[in-house]
Amino acid sequence: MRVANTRRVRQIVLVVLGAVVLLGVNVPPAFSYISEWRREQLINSPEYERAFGHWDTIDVPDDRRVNAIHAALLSSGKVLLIAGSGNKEDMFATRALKSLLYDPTTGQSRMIPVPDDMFCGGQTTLPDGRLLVAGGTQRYERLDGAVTNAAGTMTVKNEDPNAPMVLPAGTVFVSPTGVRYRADAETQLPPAQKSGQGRRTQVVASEEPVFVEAVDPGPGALTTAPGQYRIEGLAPDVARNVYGQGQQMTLRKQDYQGTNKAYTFDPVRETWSQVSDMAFHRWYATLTPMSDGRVLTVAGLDGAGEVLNGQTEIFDPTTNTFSERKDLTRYFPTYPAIFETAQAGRMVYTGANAGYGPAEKGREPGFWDTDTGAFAAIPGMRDPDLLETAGSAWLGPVNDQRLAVVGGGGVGESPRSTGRIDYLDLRDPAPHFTAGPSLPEGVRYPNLVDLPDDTMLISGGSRDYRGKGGTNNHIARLLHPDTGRITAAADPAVGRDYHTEALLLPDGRVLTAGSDPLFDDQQNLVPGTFEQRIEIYSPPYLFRGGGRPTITDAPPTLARGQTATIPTPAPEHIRSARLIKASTATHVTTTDMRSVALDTAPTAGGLSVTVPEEPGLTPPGPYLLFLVDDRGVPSVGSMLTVGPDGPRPRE
Ligand SMILES: [Cu+2]
Repeated sequence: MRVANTRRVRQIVLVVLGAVVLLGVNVPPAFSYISEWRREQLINSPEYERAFGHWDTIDVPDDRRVNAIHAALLSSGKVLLIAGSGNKEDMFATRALKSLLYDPTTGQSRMIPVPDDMFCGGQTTLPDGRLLVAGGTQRYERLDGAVTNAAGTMTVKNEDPNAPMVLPAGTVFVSPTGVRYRADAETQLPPAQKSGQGRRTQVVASEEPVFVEAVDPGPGALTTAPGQYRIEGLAPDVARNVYGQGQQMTLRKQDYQGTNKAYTFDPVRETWSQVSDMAFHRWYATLTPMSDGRVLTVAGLDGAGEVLNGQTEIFDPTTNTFSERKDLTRYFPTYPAIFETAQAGRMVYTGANAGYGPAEKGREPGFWDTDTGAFAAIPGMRDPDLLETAGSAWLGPVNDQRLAVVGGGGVGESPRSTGRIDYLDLRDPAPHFTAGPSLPEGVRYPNLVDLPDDTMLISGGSRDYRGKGGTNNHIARLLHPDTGRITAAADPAVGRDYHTEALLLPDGRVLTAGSDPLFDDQQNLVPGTFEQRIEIYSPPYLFRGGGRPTITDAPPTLARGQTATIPTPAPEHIRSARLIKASTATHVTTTDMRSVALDTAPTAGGLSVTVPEEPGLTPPGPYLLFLVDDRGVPSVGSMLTVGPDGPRPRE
């Protein structure tokens, strides 16, 4: 084998050198051709794949390529890649709003239009397997210098305690000096709140913010004077109660604005349905699944492009409604990484986040108690000022209650980044971050994926903001939670920076998609192209030979505390059983990814597995059941539903 290869290399060298002489080309390109050929041989060799795994670039037809901003593994085993407008303002303007449904088993795919611009919404999977997407883009940003019409946020008030008010998008507000400003979104005002009786009656007006923009361009609409604005077209008796209060109208940069719309995707019918509006408009919200099946909804930019100041709401999948939790007012930057801990109701914020918010506010990691609203900081994080665009995820089985925080960068368009990996052990009586093995290079936007053998794949990312200066890291590694060390994995061919994601597939491979570089060249001159290629990683465990463990049959549901027998041919060779939640990923926020260790014991004809009792370990929903053998090779995952309430033994 080796001799034959050497002979072939010699032949190639002679052919290439012949061409060099004949055509007079430079010698270095010829050698780079040879070294590339050698590299291809190496990375496709069985020895290499067994040690480092293998990446495959997937050929998606031209008409089915999307700007994958969001990714979700559905209970059907298919992957939904959501673009919405895909960070392309022309797509937003023409309502070319897309998602791609990709079947990793067959390679088939089909485009599904999305009913609203879900670009940069929040997402998670619900207990019944539906995907929830909340918020998205109401309006694109306007950068400094691109703003032609003065604009600002208006507070709209309703003083009528007997009537709600709906002002449609396009409503015109007129300033005290007669300048007209148009609202870009609908405003819904509940009735004013009335308390007391007779002379002691007090009315507190309801109010909502709305972004308004001068109808006419130019400096004539600039103002710094607060004032009351009348609404065009209202009857005089209505206009007495409903009006706007403006602060300043400027030509400053205008941030993206969020919608209050929310939708679910049915993985069986493969259709979108609208659910109730959120209480707030949100762009870059985090949705965290909770052990009771509801969804904690926090953070984002509001309908005026302002960072929300701690407004929290909860989605109930049984009624398909959001309700505000006025008692929960903790402020977070956008896309905060918040996970529910084993102690139901106690959240942990790793400090990782993506996008917006001042550097000095809400960046400290901590525990957040959603019963009391109390927040307790967690000390010890290295590079605490480099947590924007950091990745964080459960490390090993969630039963161990350990988290890893990987990489990250400075706030905003900062060139700074870190290779820090810090660990957090929640079972410690006084939890604090401890130093893990730092990566030799800085990494923003790392994709983290928990694998069935308990290792974590860390892939992609870039050293600078959105891959500036050609700084995409074409590197992947495996983090081993038992030793706390990292080992090399094969290099991905495709660079992934901003707007990128990775998901574990049912067959044990990992799908990566997206990447939204600011520029395509090292000099930062050529505007960036969205990366539309999908690349799939096959970890080393798929190259060990000798076959994979098999799940002959699996129950459609498993409840907390339930023991079930999983028929499998060689139960004595099964080392572990894991339930890995069908995850979603976007903007380094993978709050629903978790691997749950099951207690196991061989039985006649199979393996008995027991789901842990602690509700905080298993938010209900679709999970993949994997059996892993004594060589670390996983079965193909069996999709099943973990329900909130198990069949308890009757007393
Ligand atoms: Cu985004």
